[in-house]
Amino acid sequence: MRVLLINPKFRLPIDTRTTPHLGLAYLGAVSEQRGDEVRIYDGDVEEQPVEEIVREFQPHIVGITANTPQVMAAWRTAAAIKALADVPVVLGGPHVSIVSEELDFESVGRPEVDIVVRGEGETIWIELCHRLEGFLRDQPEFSSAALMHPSAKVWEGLPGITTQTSDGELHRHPAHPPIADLDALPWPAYHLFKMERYTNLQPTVDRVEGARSFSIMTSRGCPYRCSFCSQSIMPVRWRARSPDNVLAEWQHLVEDLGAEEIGVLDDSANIRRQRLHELCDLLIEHKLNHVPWIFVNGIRANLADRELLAHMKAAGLKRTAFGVESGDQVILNSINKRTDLDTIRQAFRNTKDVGVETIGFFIIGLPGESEETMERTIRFAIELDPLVANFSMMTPFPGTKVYEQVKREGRLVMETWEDYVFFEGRARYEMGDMTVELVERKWREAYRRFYLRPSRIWRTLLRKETWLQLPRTLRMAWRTIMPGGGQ
Ligand code: B12
Ligand code: SF4
Repeated sequence: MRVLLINPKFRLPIDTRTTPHLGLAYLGAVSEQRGDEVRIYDGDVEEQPVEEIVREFQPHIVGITANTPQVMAAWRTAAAIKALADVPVVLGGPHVSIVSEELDFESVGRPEVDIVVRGEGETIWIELCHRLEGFLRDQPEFSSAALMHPSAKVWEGLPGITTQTSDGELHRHPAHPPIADLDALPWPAYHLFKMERYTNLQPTVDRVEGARSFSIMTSRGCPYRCSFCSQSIMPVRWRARSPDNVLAEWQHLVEDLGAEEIGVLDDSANIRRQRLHELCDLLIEHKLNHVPWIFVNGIRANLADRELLAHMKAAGLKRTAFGVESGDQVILNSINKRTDLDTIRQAFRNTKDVGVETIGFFIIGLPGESEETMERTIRFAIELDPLVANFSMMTPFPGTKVYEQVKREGRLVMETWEDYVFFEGRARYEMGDMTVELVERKWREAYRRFYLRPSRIWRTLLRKETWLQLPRTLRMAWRTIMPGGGQ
């Protein structure tokens, strides 16, 4: 079958770097394993309109991915495709996987979407394609209406999907169990992407454009339940790949694809420390430690001991992020972060001592915050002094505990799903004394006070990267530090 997978174009108002979509890279890989001819259309880097690709490629099935701010772009893309061809359109990704808000029904209830896949996609996608292929075999003429007719019973008993049958009924099938053995998955199909068009996610090498940067995921899910985080409500539990299996892919990235840096995308890679120690031994033993790697999303501070950090440094770790979130212990407890300020301090100390660079993620405007607690966060960021400090304004993503709380006790100031982005310079809700004005002011102040300290300015000026990426650095500074620059 001809399979078209799409990452719909959704431009954030800030410069984000681009990287191939790992979810689609996995779906492409399992489809190819099935024998399908696969094309990936990544709106982030594609110049040709998607309609042209559909006309030219004539797919038998289209799969579109969407996170929350992307979902409306996904619907627009689906509608444009349906206007051209009667082809089944399947929507997957984080947004439609959050069942608590019936977001699967919202999408599948639209005429341009036939099926929603919830949660991890690989197994469901394969079964779905298999059934579609079976259906197509008996049909000289394809029609979505016939495929989705209740009497066709094509989707009966397939877990993990939500459908709308052509009689207008919505059907949410039971959840699909998480993939038990991640080692059984093929490697992401990077050859389906126009690799030369991507930048790198977290530059460690001098070139941003055209650097051969690849992502890897060594574990999926997260066992923690932070109240603001979408990952805490996804229908996946934490599972890890074996060190040998990760090594094999790592070797492939470096030796076959020429990776110059590797971004580890795990949500919480250090849940089982022994696994990382074993992986580090393997990376050193196989002489892969000359290629720098980064924990892009953060590791748990409470599980980052000095011995592990030193071992990872020896294995090539260049930089790691930590989700610090707040400098106020009461707020940290209220978001269920399950760590304390001293543990975070120690983790930063250990990381710097072993020579690994740090990134700190901080949130301004968590529920229950006051000017005083936000102030503590800013001071804590300055005290920890990571190489990169990222301040985001709290954006309550659907289904999270914070979202429920804001709906109950506050006021969301977002109008459409496209507003669910952070780093945009706009506060997203008000609650009690915490006004939009206060949160935006403290957010801007956080950037100004963190980055405009004399010692910090020197450090920034001395970094080669500042000069290599001067236009981007200036744009980012303007948008975050100048009043009104984010709008
Ligand atoms: C890397 C990453 C990014 C990269 C994206 C790079 C890229 N091209 O992929 C960057 C830094 C740009 C980014 C930006 C944002 N991100 Co982000 N990101 C991630 C992260 C950490 C990893 C994504 C990943 O590779 N996952 C691994 C793959 C295998 O999983 P997957 O993509 O979900 O795909 C699987 C399933 O979802 C499903 N599936 C997905 N699509 C489809 C499609 C079909 C047809 C089917 C059948 C199945 C299917 O099957 C896949 C395989 O199992 C996730 C957290 C996470 N653990 O997933 C957050 C995450 C996806 N991001 C999130 C958010 C909020 C954002 C931003 C909105 C943040 C912001 N700045 O405001 C922006 C949006 C940018 C945009 N234009 O869309 C949230 C999404 C929450 C939500 N409700 O949608 C997540 C879950 C983080 C979190 N804990 O809250 N992000
Ligand atoms: S913030 Fe980090 S630790 Fe907390 S649930 Fe999300 S991924 Fe897990």
